[in-house]
Amino acid sequence: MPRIIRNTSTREMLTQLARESEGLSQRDRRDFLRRGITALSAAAVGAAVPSALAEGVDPANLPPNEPGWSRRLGHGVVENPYGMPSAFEQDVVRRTVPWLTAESISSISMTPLAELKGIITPSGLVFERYHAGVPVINPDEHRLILHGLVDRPLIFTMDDLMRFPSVSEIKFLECPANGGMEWKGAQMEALQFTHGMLSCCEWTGVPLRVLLEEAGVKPEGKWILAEGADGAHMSRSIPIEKALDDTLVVYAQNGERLRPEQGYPLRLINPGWEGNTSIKWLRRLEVGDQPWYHREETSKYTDLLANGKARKFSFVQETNSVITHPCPEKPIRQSGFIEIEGLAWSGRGMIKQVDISFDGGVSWVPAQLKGLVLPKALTRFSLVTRWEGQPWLLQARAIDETGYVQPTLRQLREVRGTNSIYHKNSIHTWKVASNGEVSNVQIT
Ligand SMILES: Nc1nc2c(c(=O)[nH]1)N[C@H]1C(S)=C(S)[C@@H](COP(=O)(O)O)O[C@H]1N2
Ligand SMILES: [Mo]
Repeated sequence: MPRIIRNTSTREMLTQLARESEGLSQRDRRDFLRRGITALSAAAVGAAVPSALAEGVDPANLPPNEPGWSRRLGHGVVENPYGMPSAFEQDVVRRTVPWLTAESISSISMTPLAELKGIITPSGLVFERYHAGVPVINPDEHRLILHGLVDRPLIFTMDDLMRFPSVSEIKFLECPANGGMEWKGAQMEALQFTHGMLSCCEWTGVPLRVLLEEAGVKPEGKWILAEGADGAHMSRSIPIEKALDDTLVVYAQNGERLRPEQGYPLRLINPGWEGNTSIKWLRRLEVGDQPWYHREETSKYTDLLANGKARKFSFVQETNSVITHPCPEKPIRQSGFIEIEGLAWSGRGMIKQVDISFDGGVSWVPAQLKGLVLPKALTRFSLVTRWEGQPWLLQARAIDETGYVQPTLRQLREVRGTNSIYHKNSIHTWKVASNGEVSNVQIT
């Protein structure tokens, strides 16, 4: 295992890497390149490996033989009325950090980003965050109340809401605590734990603007309190400008009704904003003349600065990016061609450019954006190159359409200190050792 180096300067780290790679004899390196790395990624995060994989491969199933499954009949239709992933994919699951919270009902699980392709997060893998567990809600008994500073207070059934013309939009959702365990130093040895409080789904519902027009917002109506029907009554204040701009009241996710974990039967989506403003199990919207910050709002989110003051209303999830291949769960197993891939996102709009550095930010090369490039959605980037066992300090740096450049860790710490839990969007570093293993390091 490569040594984990924390808070070292770029030059020191590059020197150290060079020394480590000289330490590997030519023969070791040749052996490694021929063999590849046998450790399975799941081992890195302590998961069980399906026995068929762990026990190796049966040569009877390999060419020129006809594999066993081609000589038998498989199961027929509707054996699984609702389809599930292959049993061989059982390690691709959400995971938690056990020491993070005392209770699972007020905890967070994380998306296995290293395993995902494209930009859509499958519904069963979307990270979950609850303050009082998942309520079981009969949609026939669910109501959305819209009241306060409006001309006509309204109560909607689910059928009422689904009669409105619908919109479907692909948007990322990120908890502002994403990366929060890394403010003071690198400690999580998995992409799932450094960046996994992040997802991107196609959401279907009604723009909140349409419902507000139905109710008629009074001129003094400036803020909206959104409240959930869970035991936490989770609530957040949202400025009317956002509500009239792109806030969605959604009942579907990736083509089907919301999952219970994501707020079934109804939730808010505030594109590009702190995940906590996207209230799940949405039951009440109250229009008022000021934020409920000191009144009903149950969750108060602030970012503690070095001088003891705190930022509040830091709603926007700033431009961020991370390399998802290679990463600690996906070490490099073979020399030669390699596709460096990752995800970039910005709460302000579209990703315009992503650059890659192999030397800890000394020099940069542009990556390709691939597939759909959409505002406030995950954007996949790629760079095809070669790896012949040379050590790398791999970084990605995203720039969005407003010109915002993702900051270095040093720049972010200079402005925000290290006391905060939230909004850590700095450039992330993976150290790739000569044996292809990848570890989480910080450069200051
Ligand atoms: N009603 C309610 N809404 C909620 C929460 C909650 O606990 N209760 N958690 C919030 C937080 S902190 C986040 S980050 C997002 C997470 O959404 P997800 O669980 O669908 O990923 O939901 C938000 N909405
Ligand atoms: Mo969150």
